[in-house]
Amino acid sequence: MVNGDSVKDSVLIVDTDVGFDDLFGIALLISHGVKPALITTVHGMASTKMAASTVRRLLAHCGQPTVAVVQGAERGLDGSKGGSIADQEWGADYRKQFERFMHSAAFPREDEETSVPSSCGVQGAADAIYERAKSAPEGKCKLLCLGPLTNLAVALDSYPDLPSHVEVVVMGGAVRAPGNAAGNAELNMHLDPVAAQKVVHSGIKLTMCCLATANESGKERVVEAFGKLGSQQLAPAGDAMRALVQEMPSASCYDPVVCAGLLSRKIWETEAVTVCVNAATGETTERLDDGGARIALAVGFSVDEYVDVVMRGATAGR
Ligand SMILES: [Ca+2]
Repeated sequence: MVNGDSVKDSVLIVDTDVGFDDLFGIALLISHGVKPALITTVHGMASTKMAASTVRRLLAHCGQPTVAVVQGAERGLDGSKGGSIADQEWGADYRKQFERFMHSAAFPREDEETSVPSSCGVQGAADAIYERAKSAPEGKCKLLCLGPLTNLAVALDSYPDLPSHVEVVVMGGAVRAPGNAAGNAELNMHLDPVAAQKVVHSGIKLTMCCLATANESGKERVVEAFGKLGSQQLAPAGDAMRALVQEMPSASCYDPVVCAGLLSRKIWETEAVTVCVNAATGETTERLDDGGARIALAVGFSVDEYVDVVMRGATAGR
């Protein structure tokens, strides 16, 4: 079982499409003393141009400028779909707000000190994921996927032994819950359905934290808790979380719920289920027979525990 399972002793790789919630989730991990061993970026929420640079700025702000960041896939495996939020009704506004926020003084500008070498492209990310996973102690590597699954799908194609080196936790899918993209799919799965199908059906050990669990039920509580803190001084990771949630209240939803589940086993539990992913739409369907992929599905969501984990991180080290 992955949730709350000694992530501090693990080699953690984060694959992210760098939205507000991705950044909040990464800051939350850092606020609890969890430093990713590698961060790879993928198409989705932010423009490719901004994604890796934005992550490096957040890491620099949080005092972790040496975390390796590799810029990965620019589009989904089915390139014709575009693979970004640009084709969603709300996508253009979200990107504008994100770019405006990042152009503000929220985080330090990237400079030579915060820059780290990165290779570009999906194969570079796939290679980096494999190399890091392979060099980790046995059973100790976790890959946290917070965006479309393109980088991981290419890594699995390139390195058939990858499943023996890593277990995967995915924010994505809509099992036992309505989707939030076309075809009742969840957005990350929808933005690269071919990759989603490949990964989920690959046999890799996978925990899916889908929209039934990673949702907005904690949003108001988190906003209220940060409101109570006012402008009091916080450590850098807590300061980043506050800035993100003040700009976009839903930054505390989706990806951070999955991150929090790595920090506390009381946030969500897992249940073994069989699912199928539609390679055309990304829709995830639970199966009651054996005709699908066996995965661990995150179930339940303790909002009380979630808010507690977020605020303990936010106020740590003041
Ligand atoms: Ca994300």
